[in-house]
Amino acid sequence: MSNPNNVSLNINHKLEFIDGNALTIPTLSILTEDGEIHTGATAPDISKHTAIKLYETMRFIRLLDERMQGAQRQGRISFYMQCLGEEAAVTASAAALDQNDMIMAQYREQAALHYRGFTLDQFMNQMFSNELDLGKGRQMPIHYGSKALNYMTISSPLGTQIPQATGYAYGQKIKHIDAKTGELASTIDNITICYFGEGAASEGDFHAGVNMAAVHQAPVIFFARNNGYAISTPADEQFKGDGIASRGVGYGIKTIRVDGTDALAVYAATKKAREIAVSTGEPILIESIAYRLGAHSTSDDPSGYRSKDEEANHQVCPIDKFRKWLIKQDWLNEADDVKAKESIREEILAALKRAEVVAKPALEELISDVYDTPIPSLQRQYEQLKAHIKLHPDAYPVTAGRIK
Ligand SMILES: Cc1ncc(C[n+]2csc(CCOP(=O)(O)OP(=O)(O)O)c2C)c(N)n1
Repeated sequence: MSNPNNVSLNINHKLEFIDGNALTIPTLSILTEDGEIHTGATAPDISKHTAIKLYETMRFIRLLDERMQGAQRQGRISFYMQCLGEEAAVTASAAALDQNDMIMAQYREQAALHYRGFTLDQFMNQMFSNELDLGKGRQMPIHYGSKALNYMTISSPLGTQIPQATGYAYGQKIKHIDAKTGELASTIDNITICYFGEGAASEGDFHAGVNMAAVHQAPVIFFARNNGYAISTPADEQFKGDGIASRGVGYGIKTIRVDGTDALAVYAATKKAREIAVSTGEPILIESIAYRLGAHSTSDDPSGYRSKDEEANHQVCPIDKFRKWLIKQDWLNEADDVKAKESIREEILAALKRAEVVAKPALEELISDVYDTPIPSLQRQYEQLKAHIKLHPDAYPVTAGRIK
């Protein structure tokens, strides 16, 4: 019998099937809910500066989410997605990276962008689609992007970022390959992290992207946020087997599962994953387990598909857990924390009011940026659109008066 590539022939003379659930991958947990280090666990080496920045980012995002959820309810913005319950997973993983590593996010990772330096006004300008928005108002709210911060613009179709991340990471690696030997000649400067939910992992793009990274050894960290739901579909109606992590092993890549409500566990795992990726070029899969405490989006009502009891059973606050640890370290003072929250709330409200009165982008922006000079067919469509708006000004109150 021949030995196909990469198969270990461990001959057996008994008829036996391997159980689909034979692999049970452990979950790394370092912090207790009281902010203590679990017996037998070791806290990662994290500086006070990083730990405080991580905490401040989570605190800011929680307050921003609360306010923008409210703004959508007031009809001031059309759509919002909060990351309630997943703040530590996203922020601590971003904190473990280099500022120049590429981030390919799904849409619930606003905390990673803020950790990088995306400002409150930048968030607001995007959500209000005004002329200061980096994307010129062409995307729906929360589809952020920032070239300066190495944050690829979000796209709505699920999973598309996964093969893109593999390709991008492979590009980051090939500069370091010796042309003669084909071997890695030096450590890689920067890598890619790719965030997605367990629902996106049900897309074909997940399998294409992860397999391609495994075979070509692309330095990408696949960060699967398993929050239990793809909108209303619970994880157990999406897949069998041991979560997303077992698939990493199936594709032959190093894999770890972490408690996504534990900032220290996520930080430790991502830091180590990055070290491996820069030195070897290998991809890594991290599965973070953190229940989605809020609704999928402002267009969703979870009471239609999950019980109050179920939600009550998952009430772990990742921010509280980390705050308790910081207070025990003597790195954070409770009274200052309360005061800071109040002033951040005020700043958020002021920024919201600033952004909502900024003018919308000019209509011409619709056809700029793709070509140096818009091609004739685009120009034609633009003229037709202008004529249409002039004919029906009442239907386009924001734009009609501004067309020349
Ligand atoms: C290709 C594609 N199919 C379906 C959708 C509709 N859709 C948007 S979000 C979502 C659920 C995604 O769940 P998950 O990846 O687990 O992320 P989560 O929202 O839970 O963070 C679905 C089905 C889409 N955007 N793209």
